[in-house]
Amino acid sequence: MGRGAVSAGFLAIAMLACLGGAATATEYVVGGSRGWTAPPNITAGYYDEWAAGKAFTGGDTLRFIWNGRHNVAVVNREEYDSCTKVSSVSQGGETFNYTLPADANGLYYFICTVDSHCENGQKLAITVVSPTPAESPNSSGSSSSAVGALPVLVLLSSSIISMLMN
Ligand SMILES: *[C@@H]1O[C@H](CO)[C@@H](O)[C@H](O)[C@H]1NC(C)=O
Ligand SMILES: *[C@@H]1O[C@H](CO)[C@@H](O)[C@H](O)[C@H]1NC(C)=O
Ligand SMILES: *[C@@H]1O[C@H](CO)[C@@H](O)[C@H](O)[C@H]1NC(C)=O
Ligand SMILES: [Cu+2]
Repeated sequence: MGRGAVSAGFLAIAMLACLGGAATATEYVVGGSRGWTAPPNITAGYYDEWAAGKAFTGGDTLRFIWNGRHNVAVVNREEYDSCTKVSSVSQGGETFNYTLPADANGLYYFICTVDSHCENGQKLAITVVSPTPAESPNSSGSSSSAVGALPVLVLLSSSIISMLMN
């Protein structure tokens, strides 16, 4: 009986800890184990498949990793569609990290501008959805979730301690 109540208390704390970490950023390696590459290592449409079903949100990082001659250019819709050779943002090396702005919403486009790689499928379009701040910035508790969870944790911990003492 007592042990059941104690584990229920720990469960509640674990759940609260999870809620508190809901806003953690995710790091994605673009293309998974294939990385950022062109045919024959991938087929056209590979990066659409890779992106499908992933919930990209502001603050997430896209890690581009490649072998050999590739680069990363952040482009707009038109440049993505026509594989325009704009200047790349990667500074040499075979890796580039792009962190989405915290408030990112909508489509983000990335291409490789080397040779015909983009035309052959080395292009990525992702849809980013960032949660709109629910509470008005002026409401009394600005970081309400973190601040609000604390008294609950203290309350739970003290009740567990009193249970252990009995
Ligand atoms: C394909 O992958 C191999 C091994 O990682 C790499 O050496 C080669 O440069 C890649 N080819 C292209 C077109 O990216
Ligand atoms: C990208 O981020 C990883 C860690 O997440 C880091 O190890 C790597 O050095 C970064 N690459 C660049 C080019 O900043
Ligand atoms: C609250 O909102 C007002 C106007 O809407 C703004 O001037 C003020 O700086 C805000 N205060 C805080 C703490 O955000
Ligand atoms: Cu390339």
